[in-house]
Amino acid sequence: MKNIDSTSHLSGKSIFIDDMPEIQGTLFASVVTSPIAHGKLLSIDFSEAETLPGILRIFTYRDIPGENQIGGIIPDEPLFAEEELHFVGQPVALIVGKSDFICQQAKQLVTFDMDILHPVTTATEAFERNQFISPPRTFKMGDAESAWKDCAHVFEGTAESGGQEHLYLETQGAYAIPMEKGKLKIYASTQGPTAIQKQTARVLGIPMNQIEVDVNRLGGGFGGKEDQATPWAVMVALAAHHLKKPVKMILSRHDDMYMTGKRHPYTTHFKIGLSKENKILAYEANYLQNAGAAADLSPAITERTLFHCTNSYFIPNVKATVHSCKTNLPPNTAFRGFGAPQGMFAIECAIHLASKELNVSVEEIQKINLLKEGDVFPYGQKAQNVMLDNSWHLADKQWNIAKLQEDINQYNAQHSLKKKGFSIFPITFGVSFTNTVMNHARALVHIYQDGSVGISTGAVEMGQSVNTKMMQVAAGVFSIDMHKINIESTNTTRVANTSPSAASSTADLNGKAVQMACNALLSRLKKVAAKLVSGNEEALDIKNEEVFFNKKPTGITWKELVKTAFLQRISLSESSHYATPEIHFDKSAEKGHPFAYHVYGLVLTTVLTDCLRGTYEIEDVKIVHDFGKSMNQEIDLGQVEGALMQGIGWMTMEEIAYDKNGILLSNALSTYKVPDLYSAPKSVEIIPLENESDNLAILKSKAVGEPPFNYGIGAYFAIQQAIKAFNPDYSMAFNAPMTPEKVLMGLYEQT
Ligand code: LUZ
Ligand code: MOS
Repeated sequence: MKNIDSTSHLSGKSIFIDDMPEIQGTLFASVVTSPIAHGKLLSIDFSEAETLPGILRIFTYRDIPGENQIGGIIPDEPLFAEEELHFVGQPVALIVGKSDFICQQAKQLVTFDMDILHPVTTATEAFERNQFISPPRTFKMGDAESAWKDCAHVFEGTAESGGQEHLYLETQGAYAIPMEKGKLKIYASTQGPTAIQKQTARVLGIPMNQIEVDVNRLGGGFGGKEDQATPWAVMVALAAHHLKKPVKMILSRHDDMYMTGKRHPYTTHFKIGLSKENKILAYEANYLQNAGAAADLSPAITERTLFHCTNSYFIPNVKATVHSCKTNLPPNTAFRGFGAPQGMFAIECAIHLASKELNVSVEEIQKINLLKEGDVFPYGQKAQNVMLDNSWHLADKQWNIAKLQEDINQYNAQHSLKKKGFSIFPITFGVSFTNTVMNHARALVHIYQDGSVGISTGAVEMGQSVNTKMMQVAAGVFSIDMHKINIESTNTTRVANTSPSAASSTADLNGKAVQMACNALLSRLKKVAAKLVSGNEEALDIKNEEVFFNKKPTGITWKELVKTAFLQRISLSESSHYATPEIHFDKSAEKGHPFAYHVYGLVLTTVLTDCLRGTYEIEDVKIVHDFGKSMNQEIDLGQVEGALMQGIGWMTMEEIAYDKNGILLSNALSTYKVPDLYSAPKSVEIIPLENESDNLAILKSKAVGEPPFNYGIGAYFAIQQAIKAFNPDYSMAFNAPMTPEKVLMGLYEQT
């Protein structure tokens, strides 16, 4: 089944916030932001801006009736700056006027009086100055400190990985409409409708039941709208609350890029120890996370880094510590993978360093250290249904890894100015919110008297096709045609207290809730049918919209059955709640069983480097991926392909650059390069590793949003191998993204 939105997307009929018909009298808004990364705000002069015709009002923190605070995990983020400025792009005021254009004009007329202070832009400097968002955390297993002396080889190094712009096609935006008695309705492009409801209530000082947040769909989120869709929605809500008029704001691409946080850059110092047989005996990592100026989701992201510090390897002695460093950049935030890719990149750098120093192939080290069934992760969970050896065997059987490498060596022997590089990279990704309490969801299912069905959940459709999956679940339980089902908008009045659509868990959590509600309704309908045929409900089935008794058709249709139930005054609505069983985590011990299950896989990447120019092509990507038992192969393959491309972008060409003063240099698509058609791999093959082992995945179809992002990491190491093939002196510094400039430097580096 294809994505139910394909036709409306392709024909331009899908409705995003900016496509909604505007209510008469709608006002527009624009955010005034800090021009400096760090300083004291002495005064602002709005006099010229205020008097521009068409400008109605300028709001600052003084207009906030409740709390000037939107921090979700730590209360360290004011909606509008008061006396201190912490990053370029920090909201200071909201200009409201009759058009978007006039608000943008007014913004130019605002002047600031400020004392400029020293801005800190790197995690390392923040670390040296003891500037932290939250206390450090450490995951430990075995005893790394005493294990070093048992190691035949110990290597130390540093891995740097950069930030990443989310670049959702639809920029941030929201539309707030005042309702009667001070209530508000907010349409927003958010992964977290409840976050907006909660923070608006906090800022306005009113109860959550006065605010209804509605989300139809997003033009992409990728984590960038898990927490950072909130400020814009709260701002328009504040304006609508005061002015009693609808207020709408859609950020321009440029504003969106410089005001919002991105993937966290990491600087990781690592130490790896191996036995004579290349068994990894000990691993230590010290991650410096560049969190930006406020916590946002950083504490949760540090946690996921630790959970993935050993990726797909079993290491008996581990000590991993993460420091969330406070800098004068926009607060960095959730981005597909949520800290895991940074952790997985660092351990792989350690393995590549060991391989280089020992002159042993990377594959040899990888292979004998792969996680096995029953191995314990550093956080105490036992690895179950591990698919790493199988992935490797399947890849080898399918593609003959030795032959691939041989072909590359041969190519390299025959070509002096073009070199190929190859890498293998295994992935292991834990599925569930690491914060156990967030792993629950609700569904509200109505069967209408005509037999049609309406479903509401907490799931936000952001292009990942979760609505299609919800429809499949319901259609499967009821055995009715998909066209009889409508997936409603995500709305806090219909489904309350939702977790954000995030952590690759949306289909699992909400799908299970839909399944429960539909099953409850089905058994109610079967009781009605049992009376109609004067038989036992156990012998009843509904198949293709018809009632079967003892496997024989009864001629009673779905529609008739529903109608009969209604006339018997049976409820045709059900609300259900699903909470992931089995999971738990003890933060004081840093041990537990945080994940419902893991997703495994393996990627083989071949690149071709032009050794005169430093440019490269991703020639070929071959993936074995653990889908569980995919409920929708088309959609899941799309997720793997998209995630791979996004991962390759992060690792190779997407380079976020701030200057020393904390000003974003890569602030437009002319200076921030994302993968296009030409940077896509020439060939991508994906083989499903089908298995039915995970009962906690919806219909045994494993989460697919984030895990395959990590396949992009393979491209980094393949390029490094190509450089090495050209230049034996290449020092192999680990510093992503591997831009063509860095490739060129590496090709001609001398020791
Ligand atoms: N968001 C979140 C996430 O709040 N908690 C998580 O564990 C998570 N993991 C991945 C992506 N988003
Ligand atoms: Mo996320 S990184 O919002 O799943």
